[in-house]
Amino acid sequence: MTFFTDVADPIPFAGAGAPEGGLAYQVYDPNRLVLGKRMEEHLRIGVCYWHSFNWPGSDIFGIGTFDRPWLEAGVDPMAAARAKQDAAFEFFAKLGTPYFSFHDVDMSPEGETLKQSRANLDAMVERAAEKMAETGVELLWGTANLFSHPRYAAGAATNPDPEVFAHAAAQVRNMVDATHRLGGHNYVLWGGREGYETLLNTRMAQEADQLARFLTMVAEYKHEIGFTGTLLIEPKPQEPTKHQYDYDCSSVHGFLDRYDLLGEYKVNIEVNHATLGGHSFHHEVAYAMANNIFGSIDANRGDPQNGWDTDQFPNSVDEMSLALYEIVLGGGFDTGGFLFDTKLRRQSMDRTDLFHGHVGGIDTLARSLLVAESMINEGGIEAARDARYAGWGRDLGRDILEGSLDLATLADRAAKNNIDPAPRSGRQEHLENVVNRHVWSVS
Ligand code: XUL
Ligand code: CO
Repeated sequence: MTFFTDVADPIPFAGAGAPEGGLAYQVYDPNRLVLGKRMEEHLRIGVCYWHSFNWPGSDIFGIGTFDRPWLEAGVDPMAAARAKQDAAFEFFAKLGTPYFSFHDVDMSPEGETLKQSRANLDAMVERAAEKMAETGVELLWGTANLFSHPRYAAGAATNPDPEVFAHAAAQVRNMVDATHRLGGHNYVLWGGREGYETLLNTRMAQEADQLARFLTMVAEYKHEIGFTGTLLIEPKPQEPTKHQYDYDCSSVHGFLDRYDLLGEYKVNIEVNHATLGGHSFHHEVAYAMANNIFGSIDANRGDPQNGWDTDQFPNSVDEMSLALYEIVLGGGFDTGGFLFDTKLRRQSMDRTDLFHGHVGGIDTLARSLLVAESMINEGGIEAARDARYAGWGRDLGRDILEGSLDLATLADRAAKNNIDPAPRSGRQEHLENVVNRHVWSVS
């Protein structure tokens, strides 16, 4: 069955000549070479199953508004899962992007027992394998939903009840197997309810030990079955919980270090989660790059006027260019990519709205990549950074970093040479103008 009947197959690249209001890429040209690599290989775009096909357009004040026949009441759950999968793969192929991602329950219904859930998942995964072979679409990452069912209300790995921990372990084992079976490039753990609502009923140290034990078991299992994808933790500061332990890249980094898990996990950074944490997206990417934990991106953004996860399509070239600059400069993605963990607005009820959201977001990323290329080729930002830290490459700076000076010797040397360093400009406005020059001039 075809679902997106109004859309040509696949969406073409039309450049600046793209028809007004029509569906065509204006900037995303998969084969265009950027710094010696194809645009498609730089961006590694993926579509998520969850928000695009499994969410009806509901919010806390109202029911679903979207035209998603497989979500209607009374449809046999496995028949619904098959219809949803057909529509999803039709969409991936028509959009022309290389990857997708899913949670276990997005693709297959939960059964009465864990055994039945596993059988449902296996059946849908085998069907997905056929569709992947037909379309050439690959799995960017798989993940387990450990936050929607009431049993997870008090967390999964951090739940006060070890039986909930064990149930979560069963779900994750099934989904790591499914991801491995489908040749997935990464496996994501988003700790949706691994946090607290009130400290009055919470033992933080106990919960941290539980979470670390869970993450260790997942890493051991990955090696046991020979899964070679990257394990990713997706930081988020809060929502649905008041406080989430994987608050931001730096908290995750510290946690991994504390429990000897560095090297086993990297981060999946979501734009909206970065801003909810009081950081810029640029900051989170730069932190992960600087500390060797950069893995993948969820490209959805928030709305500056409200403080929750609106999961909107990216449309700011300014914001994305800075992140892409750091990503490309740092060597680009390894197994990660740009996943659209995006939601349409509740009023976007036409089937084609899903295409408009993705096409616009992908063009935004493509244009940001061109801005990053232009900034890297010109080299102005790196030259300014080099000049700012140049002293650390000379005698005094080297001696300090090598560790050969103690505090008193350094102090004596400073006094003997009567040093009187002059403050220097950080040149922020100049650098902002440099960035804008690239944003405004690339084509
Ligand atoms: C929730 C979120 C999830 C994760 C996967 O805010 O971003 O979609 O990406 O569980
Ligand atoms: Co996400």
